[in-house]
Amino acid sequence: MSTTRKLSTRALALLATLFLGAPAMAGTQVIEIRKFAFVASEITVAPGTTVTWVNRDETPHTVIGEAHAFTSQGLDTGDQFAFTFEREGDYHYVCSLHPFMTGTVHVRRP
Ligand SMILES: [Cu+2]
Repeated sequence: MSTTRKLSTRALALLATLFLGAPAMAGTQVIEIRKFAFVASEITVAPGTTVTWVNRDETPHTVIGEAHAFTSQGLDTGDQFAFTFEREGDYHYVCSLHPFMTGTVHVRRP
């Protein structure tokens, strides 16, 4: 009986995660820069998550947070920039070389 109860608790937890769309546990996330866009341009992560941007274009790009919450160097092809988001909030950023390139990282507790 107790085995059955354990399994159903696990199943409920899994369903809750699937249907509530809870953010992933703190860990790592990768955002690729492709064809003058951040992919994905909008993500939701848990506090403590390290986000890494990787430039897959032949053109240099940057990653500059609003109010300079984080700022990369110029990223050449294959270069990476990582930032760890400790606090909840909505972090908007742009490429300073191509201001039409925008993205947002939402930081939320799971
Ligand atoms: Cu750019």
